[in-house]
Formats: sequence, C-alpha cells, structure tokens
Amino acid sequence: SSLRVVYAFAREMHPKTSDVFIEYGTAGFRTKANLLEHVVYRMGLLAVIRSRVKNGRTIGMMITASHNLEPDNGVKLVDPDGEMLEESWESIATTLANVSDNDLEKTVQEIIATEQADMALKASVFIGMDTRYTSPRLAAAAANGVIALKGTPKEFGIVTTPMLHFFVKCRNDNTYGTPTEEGYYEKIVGAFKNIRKRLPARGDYNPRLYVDGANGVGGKKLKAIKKNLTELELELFNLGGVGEKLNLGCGADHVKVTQSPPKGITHPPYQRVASVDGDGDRIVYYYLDEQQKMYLLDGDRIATLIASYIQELLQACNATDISLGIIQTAYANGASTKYIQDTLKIPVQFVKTGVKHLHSAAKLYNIGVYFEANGHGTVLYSAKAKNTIARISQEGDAATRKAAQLFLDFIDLTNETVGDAISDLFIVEAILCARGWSAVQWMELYDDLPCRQLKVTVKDRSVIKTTDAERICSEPQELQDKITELVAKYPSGRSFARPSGTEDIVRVYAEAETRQQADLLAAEVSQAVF
Ligand code: 16G
Ligand code: ZN
Repeated sequence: SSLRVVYAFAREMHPKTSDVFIEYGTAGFRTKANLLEHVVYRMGLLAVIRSRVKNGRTIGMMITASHNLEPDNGVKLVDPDGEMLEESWESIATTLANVSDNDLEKTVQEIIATEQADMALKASVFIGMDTRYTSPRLAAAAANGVIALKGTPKEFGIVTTPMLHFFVKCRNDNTYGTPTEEGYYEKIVGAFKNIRKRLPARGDYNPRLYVDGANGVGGKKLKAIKKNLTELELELFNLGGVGEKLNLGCGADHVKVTQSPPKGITHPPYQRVASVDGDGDRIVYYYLDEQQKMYLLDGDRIATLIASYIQELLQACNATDISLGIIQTAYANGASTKYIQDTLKIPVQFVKTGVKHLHSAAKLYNIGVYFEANGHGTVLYSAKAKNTIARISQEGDAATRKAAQLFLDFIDLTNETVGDAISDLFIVEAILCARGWSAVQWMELYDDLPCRQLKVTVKDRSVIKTTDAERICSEPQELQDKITELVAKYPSGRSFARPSGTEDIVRVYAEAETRQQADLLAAEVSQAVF
C-alpha cells in the first residue's frame, strides 16, 4: 500500500536519529536544527492529512525559528484561513513527531482513522522558509513528507512567516488577494501607496525611516520593496551580509528584551528606527536622544497608536455600531493599559502569551487590535466591520465617504492572518504621516513604567502554574504570596513569573515607578522563584 511506501521512505531518507522528546509548543516545534529533519518530514505527512480533513484546502508549513539564533530551526503548520494550527492538533503533531520509525506507519493510519481524513481527496501544502542555512534541507524534508502521502507541495523559497500565512489564506479565499509574493506586495504596499496619495507628508512627519533587518528575511524583502517605493526613504541595515549573523545582537527581540539598540547601525538623534525579527513577524521602534538615551516604542505603543487611529476613523465614518477592542498579555506595560482604559476608553482584555490566544480573543470584537509587548500583532476586521465601512464608502455623505475610503485602504494594508512586521511598519508609517507626527510626539502619548525581564533556570519549570492570563501564580501558593509581598513594597509595582513555552526556563517580569525599583523587584522575584 502507499502507506508502506511512506514507512520505507522515512527509514531511508528521514530516519529518527534522536530520542529527545520534542513538543509542538507555542509556535510549533523549535530546537537545534540537526534534531529536526524527521520532525519536519512527519509534519509534511500531517499537513497532507490536515489538508484532506479540511476538504483539500491548502495548509501551510513554515520552516523557521524566528528570533532564535542561527543553530536553531523549527516548523509550524498554518491552517486554511492563514491562522495558526488549531490547538487540538498540537498534541497529534507531538505524538507523530515522537513515535519510532517502526511505529510511524501505524500512527499515521491511526490519525487518518480518528480524524476521518478521506485519503482519496487532493491535498495541497504551501512551504516557506527563513534564511537559515539549515532551512533548505528541512524544506526539502517537508516536501518529501507531502509527496509521500500523495499531496502536492508548493515551495515558495525564502519568505517571511506572515507572507506564507498570507499565501495560504489567499489560496483558500481568493477575495483576500493573490497567493504570490507579487500579490502580497500588490496588496500591502499598494494600499500604502494609495493612503499616501490621500495623505501627503505633513507636520513633523519625516518619511525617512531606518530599519534593523535582524540579518534575516524581513530586511531582505524590504530591500525588494524599496526599489519601487518613493513614499518612504528607507535606510536598511543588518541585511545578513557576509559575517552578519541572524538575530545576533540585533532584531526586535534583542531590542525589546535588552532595551538597547541593535549593533550594525548608527543614526542621528531622534531618527526613527524600526527593528524587525528574524522571520519578519515582529516589529518594535525606537530612537535615541542626544545623550544616546533610548526610547522604545514597543508592541503596546503600536497597539495604542493603531487603536486610537481606528477609533478616529470610526468616528469620521460615523460607524457607531462597530465594536473595537484591544487584546494584551501580562507583559503589556501597565501604563499602556491605563492609557487604553482611562484616555482611549477602549475595552481591553488579557490573554495568555502566544499569538493564537490573542488572535482568537480579537475575533470577538467587530474590530480587534492585538499586540504582544514584543511587537507581534495585527488587527482583525470582522465581515460586519468590512461591510459597514464598504457601504459607507459608497453611500455616505462626502465627508464620511472619504473617511471610509481611507479606512478601506487601512484594512487592505493589514495582514489579518498573523502579526506581520512589514504590514505593521506600513500601518505605523501611514498613521504617523496622517497625524504629522514625529516619533517623539508618538512617545508623548503616555509614559511607560520602567520594566525588567529576567530568565531563571529551575529544576522543573512545570511546578509553576499560572492563572488570570498568567498574571497570578496559582501553584506554588507560597510563591504568589511572596510575589504579592514584594510587589507591595514598590509604588506602581507589578510582577509575575511564568514558565516559558519555548525554552526550559521561568520568565520573570517586573515594572515599577523607577528603573532601579523595577530592576530590584525583578531580581527579588527571581530569587523567590529560584
Ligand atoms: C512564541 C510566540 C510568541 C510568544 C513567545 C513567548 C507565536 C507565533 N509566537 O514565540 O507570540 O511571545 O513564544 O515565548 O505564537 P515564551 O513562552 O518563551 O516566553
Ligand atoms: Zn518571529
């Protein structure tokens, strides 16, 4: 049978060479690249089964380890609507990744039976990869897995993670766009150009933008975009030239976590800099003053900027029945939450870390803005919101019609499938331009509370359990009592500890009124965890 072929194929080409247990985590499988070949091959098999369970709709596979350093790699599956793999399939993926080569055939058959996949259907799988030198070999293993179960793989080569999500969505819903790189540029960059035609640069907005490309795929794609872009003056750095290592000392994660500028880039004071991560799904901004003091504009800043602008657009369109909400995680700076609640008066909801949690919560609003503080986020527009705005753009009076037409361009500018550094960059630039703002003016919306993140290595991180969107430690109770006691010592203090979903460590976050207090609180809570 064809399943016997699979089994033989695995043995010969992608044998399981490691007994280390591997788990489909927050963002798929992620570990040292040399432990992944059989895992990726098996995910190719699973993607075909998933495609058939979804009636032959296209499934995505992305080979990337995002902001991790070069020796790591990973794989994640993308569902037909361009969203992350449904949570209930994560354990199926984990099972399949860990069975022995001897049990592979049996396990594949069991999954087919339990999930009632009709193996006579066609199956289609889109494969993308980041710039790691181990990625091409893994992408080939993925394609072999797809072919082994008689699915059709389509390889896109080096693309950002959000591009691959976009392609999958477009393939399954052609109203969303064209499933090619050109189609992506046409929609996203095209929308930016349209917006800039409506809104020429004004006030203190300066179209010059510096970009830290993390030596990954995001910077490379911006280089391609730059060729046909007159509306922005992009100065690109860290594009992964000779000797420049992926994510090393640069990129959005480095900038956010260390609260320091990336290496490989110099700029004048107050120059706006955007820093993207290795696979182009996160973005943060910053600038330096004359004393080289850094001002970070992170995911919370981007969320508040976008949400406040959408609020303005909704008012300008007189679309009063469209609900707007913001989704944050425990890492959101307390000052951003206060600004949303007290000044913007937009409902804000907290969920656990991980894009899938933010994404599903954002769907409960007509327009949901979600961002992690680390710079991963987007906006989701419901059919009701899209239809209402489209209707106003046709039938409204002159003023509301104009606002709605601009709003439609903002919707097109948004990659709704997942957080997208390139799409987010253009959204931020469009809003700053619309308001005539410099980064300093953006920064003036509210003052962040100083914060600190630390990693703590413990024997078994699974003993720590959390609740209330990870803001409270439910077990061990003594730990939460201690954290509560420590936090009470500091004005505006807040702190939590949570086991990481991607590394074998516990993460500690603290914020307080001064930098020194935030650092102290983080250190004290780390002691308590340890
Ligand atoms: C993954 C998540 C990211 C989250 C991070 C937390 C996706 C696509 N990515 O990178 O959203 O912030 O994990 O990692 O969901 P941690 O659990 O190690 O803190
Ligand atoms: Zn990433």
